[in-house]
Amino acid sequence: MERTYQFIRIARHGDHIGTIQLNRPEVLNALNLATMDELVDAFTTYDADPAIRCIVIYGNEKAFAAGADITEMAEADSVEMLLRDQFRKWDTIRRVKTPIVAAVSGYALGGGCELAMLCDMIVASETARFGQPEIKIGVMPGAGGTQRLTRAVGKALAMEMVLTGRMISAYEALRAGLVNKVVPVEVYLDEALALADEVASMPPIAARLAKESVLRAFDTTLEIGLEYERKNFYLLFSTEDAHEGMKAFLEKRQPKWQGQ
Ligand code: DAK
Repeated sequence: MERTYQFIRIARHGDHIGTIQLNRPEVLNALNLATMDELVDAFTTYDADPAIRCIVIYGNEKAFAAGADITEMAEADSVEMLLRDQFRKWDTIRRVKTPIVAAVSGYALGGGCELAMLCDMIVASETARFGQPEIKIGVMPGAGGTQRLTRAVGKALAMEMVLTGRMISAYEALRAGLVNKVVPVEVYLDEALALADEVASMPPIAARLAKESVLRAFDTTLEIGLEYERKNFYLLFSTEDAHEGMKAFLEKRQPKWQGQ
Protein backbone atom coordinates (compact mmCIF):
# COMPACT_ATOMS: atom_id res chain seq x y z
CA MET A 1 0.00 0.00 0.00
CA GLU A 2 1.21 3.54 -0.78
CA ARG A 3 2.34 5.74 2.08
CA THR A 4 -0.02 8.59 2.94
CA TYR A 5 1.08 12.17 3.48
CA GLN A 6 -0.63 15.32 4.66
CA PHE A 7 0.28 17.77 1.90
CA ILE A 8 1.06 15.59 -1.09
CA ARG A 9 -0.50 12.53 -2.67
CA ILE A 10 1.44 9.78 -4.29
CA ALA A 11 0.28 7.06 -6.67
CA ARG A 12 1.54 4.63 -9.27
CA HIS A 13 0.73 5.02 -12.92
CA GLY A 14 1.29 1.63 -14.54
CA ASP A 15 4.24 -0.41 -13.32
CA HIS A 16 7.04 2.10 -13.77
CA ILE A 17 5.80 5.61 -13.01
CA GLY A 18 5.45 7.21 -9.60
CA THR A 19 3.35 10.35 -9.34
CA ILE A 20 3.41 13.09 -6.74
CA GLN A 21 0.58 15.61 -6.46
CA LEU A 22 1.08 18.76 -4.44
CA ASN A 23 -2.06 19.01 -2.37
CA ARG A 24 -2.55 22.30 -0.55
CA PRO A 25 -5.05 23.82 -2.99
CA GLU A 26 -6.35 26.38 -0.46
CA VAL A 27 -3.00 28.20 -0.59
CA LEU A 28 -2.16 27.45 -4.24
CA ASN A 29 0.16 24.65 -3.15
CA ALA A 30 2.52 27.00 -1.29
CA LEU A 31 5.54 24.94 -0.28
CA ASN A 32 5.66 24.97 3.50
CA LEU A 33 8.43 23.21 5.43
CA ALA A 34 6.30 20.11 6.01
CA THR A 35 5.48 19.82 2.30
CA MET A 36 9.19 19.98 1.48
CA ASP A 37 9.83 17.19 4.01
CA GLU A 38 7.13 15.08 2.39
CA LEU A 39 8.46 15.80 -1.09
CA VAL A 40 11.94 14.71 -0.07
CA ASP A 41 10.54 11.52 1.42
CA ALA A 42 8.46 10.72 -1.68
CA PHE A 43 11.23 11.49 -4.15
CA THR A 44 13.78 9.49 -2.16
CA THR A 45 11.45 6.52 -1.85
CA TYR A 46 10.72 6.47 -5.57
CA ASP A 47 14.39 6.92 -6.40
CA ALA A 48 15.29 3.86 -4.32
CA ASP A 49 12.64 1.70 -6.01
CA PRO A 50 14.05 -0.09 -9.08
CA ALA A 51 10.55 -0.50 -10.54
CA ILE A 52 10.14 3.28 -10.84
CA ARG A 53 11.65 4.58 -14.06
CA CYS A 54 10.14 8.06 -14.18
CA ILE A 55 8.48 10.40 -11.67
CA VAL A 56 5.74 12.89 -12.53
CA ILE A 57 5.02 15.81 -10.20
CA TYR A 58 1.98 18.04 -10.59
CA GLY A 59 -0.36 20.33 -8.70
CA ASN A 60 -3.84 21.23 -9.88
CA GLU A 61 -5.28 23.30 -12.71
CA LYS A 62 -4.99 26.59 -10.82
CA ALA A 63 -1.52 26.13 -9.40
CA PHE A 64 1.51 23.94 -9.66
CA ALA A 65 2.89 25.87 -6.67
CA ALA A 66 2.76 29.61 -5.89
CA GLY A 67 6.12 29.53 -4.12
CA ALA A 68 7.48 28.93 -0.67
CA ASP A 69 4.92 29.52 2.07
CA ILE A 70 5.24 33.21 2.83
CA THR A 71 3.57 32.81 6.23
CA GLU A 72 6.54 30.71 7.37
CA MET A 73 9.12 33.24 6.18
CA ALA A 74 7.50 36.52 7.15
CA GLU A 75 9.05 36.65 10.64
CA ALA A 76 12.24 34.68 9.99
CA ASP A 77 15.69 36.25 10.28
CA SER A 78 18.86 35.16 8.48
CA VAL A 79 20.03 32.94 11.32
CA GLU A 80 16.72 31.14 11.51
CA MET A 81 16.65 30.64 7.73
CA LEU A 82 20.19 29.29 7.92
CA LEU A 83 19.39 26.94 10.78
CA ARG A 84 16.32 25.60 8.98
CA ASP A 85 18.78 24.27 6.40
CA GLN A 86 16.15 24.07 3.69
CA PHE A 87 18.78 23.80 0.98
CA ARG A 88 19.56 20.28 2.14
CA LYS A 89 16.06 19.29 1.04
CA TRP A 90 16.32 21.04 -2.31
CA ASP A 91 19.73 19.43 -2.85
CA THR A 92 18.26 16.00 -2.13
CA ILE A 93 15.65 16.51 -4.85
CA ARG A 94 18.35 17.84 -7.16
CA ARG A 95 20.26 14.58 -6.73
CA VAL A 96 17.35 12.29 -7.63
CA LYS A 97 18.64 9.98 -10.35
CA THR A 98 15.29 8.91 -11.77
CA PRO A 99 14.07 11.20 -14.58
CA ILE A 100 11.38 13.63 -13.41
CA VAL A 101 8.64 15.30 -15.46
CA ALA A 102 6.80 18.32 -14.06
CA ALA A 103 3.22 18.79 -15.26
CA VAL A 104 2.52 22.48 -14.73
CA SER A 105 -0.84 24.20 -14.90
CA GLY A 106 -1.60 27.63 -13.46
CA TYR A 107 0.94 29.32 -11.22
CA ALA A 108 4.53 28.14 -10.96
CA LEU A 109 6.02 31.00 -9.00
CA GLY A 110 9.09 31.54 -6.86
CA GLY A 111 9.96 28.22 -5.23
CA GLY A 112 7.23 26.65 -7.42
CA CYS A 113 9.04 27.72 -10.58
CA GLU A 114 12.31 26.59 -9.03
CA LEU A 115 10.82 23.19 -8.22
CA ALA A 116 9.59 22.81 -11.81
CA MET A 117 13.07 23.78 -13.05
CA LEU A 118 14.65 21.11 -10.81
CA CYS A 119 12.72 18.57 -12.86
CA ASP A 120 14.15 17.23 -16.10
CA MET A 121 11.29 18.18 -18.41
CA ILE A 122 8.24 20.40 -18.10
CA VAL A 123 4.89 19.84 -19.78
CA ALA A 124 2.82 23.01 -19.42
CA SER A 125 -0.88 23.61 -19.82
CA GLU A 126 -1.90 26.66 -21.87
CA THR A 127 -2.85 28.34 -18.60
CA ALA A 128 0.55 27.90 -16.95
CA ARG A 129 2.36 31.01 -15.73
CA PHE A 130 5.97 31.01 -14.65
CA GLY A 131 7.60 33.68 -12.54
CA GLN A 132 10.17 34.61 -9.93
CA PRO A 133 8.25 37.32 -8.05
CA GLU A 134 10.37 37.20 -4.87
CA ILE A 135 11.62 40.73 -5.45
CA LYS A 136 8.08 42.00 -4.91
CA ILE A 137 8.21 40.73 -1.33
CA GLY A 138 11.66 42.12 -0.65
CA VAL A 139 13.86 39.13 -1.38
CA MET A 140 15.15 37.26 -4.43
CA PRO A 141 15.12 33.70 -5.73
CA GLY A 142 16.94 31.37 -3.33
CA ALA A 143 16.50 27.85 -4.67
CA GLY A 144 18.24 28.13 -8.01
CA GLY A 145 16.01 30.70 -9.74
CA THR A 146 18.77 33.06 -10.77
CA GLN A 147 20.89 30.17 -12.05
CA ARG A 148 18.55 27.63 -13.66
CA LEU A 149 16.23 30.24 -15.15
CA THR A 150 19.18 32.10 -16.68
CA ARG A 151 20.60 28.90 -18.12
CA ALA A 152 17.18 27.95 -19.52
CA VAL A 153 15.96 31.26 -20.98
CA GLY A 154 19.08 33.40 -21.25
CA LYS A 155 20.16 36.55 -19.47
CA ALA A 156 17.74 39.09 -20.96
CA LEU A 157 14.50 37.36 -20.01
CA ALA A 158 15.82 35.93 -16.72
CA MET A 159 17.01 39.38 -15.64
CA GLU A 160 13.64 40.90 -16.51
CA MET A 161 11.70 38.22 -14.65
CA VAL A 162 13.93 38.36 -11.57
CA LEU A 163 14.13 42.16 -11.42
CA THR A 164 10.47 42.94 -12.16
CA GLY A 165 8.73 39.77 -11.00
CA ARG A 166 6.88 39.60 -14.32
CA MET A 167 5.20 36.27 -15.00
CA ILE A 168 5.50 34.71 -18.41
CA SER A 169 2.82 32.70 -20.19
CA ALA A 170 3.16 29.07 -21.18
CA TYR A 171 3.82 30.01 -24.81
CA GLU A 172 6.46 32.58 -23.84
CA ALA A 173 8.07 29.87 -21.70
CA LEU A 174 7.98 27.51 -24.69
CA ARG A 175 9.60 30.06 -27.00
CA ALA A 176 12.26 30.78 -24.39
CA GLY A 177 13.11 27.09 -23.94
CA LEU A 178 11.86 26.72 -20.38
CA VAL A 179 9.26 24.05 -21.15
CA ASN A 180 9.10 21.06 -23.48
CA LYS A 181 5.56 21.46 -24.71
CA VAL A 182 2.33 23.38 -24.17
CA VAL A 183 -0.96 21.55 -24.39
CA PRO A 184 -4.62 22.28 -23.54
CA VAL A 185 -5.32 22.29 -19.83
CA GLU A 186 -7.69 19.31 -20.13
CA VAL A 187 -4.85 17.02 -21.19
CA TYR A 188 -1.73 18.45 -19.56
CA LEU A 189 -1.42 15.66 -17.01
CA ASP A 190 -2.14 12.94 -19.57
CA GLU A 191 0.53 14.42 -21.85
CA ALA A 192 3.04 14.49 -18.99
CA LEU A 193 2.21 10.87 -18.16
CA ALA A 194 2.58 9.92 -21.83
CA LEU A 195 6.02 11.55 -21.90
CA ALA A 196 6.89 9.71 -18.68
CA ASP A 197 5.67 6.45 -20.24
CA GLU A 198 8.00 7.02 -23.15
CA VAL A 199 10.96 7.60 -20.81
CA ALA A 200 9.94 4.58 -18.74
CA SER A 201 9.97 2.39 -21.85
CA MET A 202 13.72 3.03 -22.21
CA PRO A 203 16.43 0.99 -20.47
CA PRO A 204 16.50 2.45 -16.95
CA ILE A 205 20.23 2.47 -16.28
CA ALA A 206 20.89 4.18 -19.60
CA ALA A 207 18.19 6.73 -18.76
CA ARG A 208 19.74 7.48 -15.37
CA LEU A 209 23.25 7.87 -16.72
CA ALA A 210 22.02 9.95 -19.65
CA LYS A 211 20.16 12.27 -17.25
CA GLU A 212 23.24 12.60 -15.10
CA SER A 213 25.38 13.40 -18.14
CA VAL A 214 23.02 16.08 -19.49
CA LEU A 215 22.89 17.73 -16.06
CA ARG A 216 26.67 17.68 -15.93
CA ALA A 217 26.66 20.05 -18.93
CA PHE A 218 25.42 22.80 -16.61
CA ASP A 219 28.27 22.75 -14.14
CA THR A 220 31.42 21.88 -15.98
CA THR A 221 33.65 22.71 -18.92
CA LEU A 222 33.05 20.98 -22.26
CA GLU A 223 36.29 19.02 -21.83
CA ILE A 224 35.31 17.60 -18.44
CA GLY A 225 31.70 17.10 -19.53
CA LEU A 226 32.83 15.06 -22.54
CA GLU A 227 35.06 12.94 -20.30
CA TYR A 228 32.12 12.33 -17.99
CA GLU A 229 29.87 11.42 -20.90
CA ARG A 230 32.47 8.97 -22.24
CA LYS A 231 32.81 7.19 -18.90
CA ASN A 232 29.04 6.74 -18.68
CA PHE A 233 28.97 5.59 -22.30
CA TYR A 234 31.62 2.93 -21.65
CA LEU A 235 29.86 1.91 -18.45
CA LEU A 236 26.65 1.11 -20.32
CA PHE A 237 28.47 -1.53 -22.35
CA SER A 238 28.69 -3.61 -19.20
CA THR A 239 24.91 -3.66 -18.80
CA GLU A 240 22.77 -6.56 -20.03
CA ASP A 241 20.33 -4.03 -21.45
CA ALA A 242 22.89 -2.61 -23.88
CA HIS A 243 23.54 -6.04 -25.33
CA GLU A 244 19.85 -6.86 -25.38
CA GLY A 245 19.06 -3.52 -27.12
CA MET A 246 21.58 -4.06 -29.90
CA LYS A 247 20.71 -7.75 -30.31
CA ALA A 248 16.99 -6.92 -30.50
CA PHE A 249 17.71 -4.33 -33.19
CA LEU A 250 19.65 -6.84 -35.28
CA GLU A 251 16.98 -9.53 -34.77
CA LYS A 252 14.28 -6.99 -35.72
CA ARG A 253 12.32 -7.44 -32.46
CA GLN A 254 11.40 -5.29 -29.47
CA PRO A 255 14.00 -5.32 -26.65
CA LYS A 256 13.14 -6.62 -23.19
CA TRP A 257 14.83 -4.44 -20.57
CA GLN A 258 15.99 -5.99 -17.30
CA GLY A 259 17.29 -2.82 -15.70
CA GLN A 260 20.66 -4.55 -15.33
N1 DAK B 1 2.55 31.55 0.48
C1 DAK B 1 1.49 31.49 1.32
N2 DAK B 1 0.21 31.63 0.92
C2 DAK B 1 -0.01 31.84 -0.38
C3 DAK B 1 1.04 31.93 -1.31
C4 DAK B 1 2.38 31.75 -0.83
N3 DAK B 1 3.45 31.78 -1.65
N4 DAK B 1 0.51 32.17 -2.53
C5 DAK B 1 -0.83 32.22 -2.36
N5 DAK B 1 -1.13 32.02 -1.08
C6 DAK B 1 -2.47 32.00 -0.46
C7 DAK B 1 -3.08 33.39 -0.38
O1 DAK B 1 -2.61 34.07 0.75
C8 DAK B 1 -4.54 33.07 -0.30
O2 DAK B 1 -4.85 32.66 1.01
P1 DAK B 1 -6.18 33.17 1.76
O3 DAK B 1 -6.16 34.66 1.67
O4 DAK B 1 -7.31 32.57 0.93
O5 DAK B 1 -6.09 32.61 3.13
C9 DAK B 1 -4.68 31.85 -1.20
O6 DAK B 1 -3.37 31.29 -1.31
C10 DAK B 1 -5.16 32.20 -2.59
O7 DAK B 1 -4.31 33.22 -3.10
P2 DAK B 1 -4.87 34.60 -3.67
O8 DAK B 1 -6.16 34.98 -3.03
O9 DAK B 1 -3.76 35.57 -3.59
O10 DAK B 1 -5.17 34.16 -5.18
P3 DAK B 1 -5.15 35.07 -6.48
O11 DAK B 1 -5.67 34.22 -7.56
O12 DAK B 1 -5.81 36.39 -6.22
O13 DAK B 1 -3.59 35.41 -6.75
C11 DAK B 1 -1.24 34.82 -6.94
C12 DAK B 1 -2.73 34.37 -7.10
C13 DAK B 1 -0.36 33.59 -7.22
C14 DAK B 1 -0.91 35.90 -7.99
C15 DAK B 1 -1.01 35.37 -5.51
O14 DAK B 1 -1.50 34.43 -4.61
C16 DAK B 1 0.43 35.60 -5.21
O15 DAK B 1 1.01 36.59 -5.67
N6 DAK B 1 1.03 34.71 -4.41
C17 DAK B 1 2.38 34.85 -3.93
C18 DAK B 1 3.39 34.52 -5.01
C19 DAK B 1 4.83 34.73 -4.54
O16 DAK B 1 5.22 35.81 -4.15
N7 DAK B 1 5.57 33.66 -4.60
C20 DAK B 1 6.99 33.67 -4.21
C21 DAK B 1 7.09 33.41 -2.73
S1 DAK B 1 8.78 33.48 -2.16
C22 DAK B 1 14.22 28.59 0.03
C23 DAK B 1 13.82 28.04 -1.16
C24 DAK B 1 12.83 28.69 -1.92
C25 DAK B 1 12.27 29.86 -1.47
C26 DAK B 1 12.67 30.39 -0.27
C27 DAK B 1 13.66 29.76 0.51
N8 DAK B 1 15.24 27.96 0.82
C28 DAK B 1 15.83 26.70 0.31
C29 DAK B 1 15.69 28.50 2.05
C30 DAK B 1 11.25 30.46 -2.29
C31 DAK B 1 10.70 31.65 -1.96
C32 DAK B 1 9.42 32.00 -2.60
O17 DAK B 1 8.84 31.26 -3.37
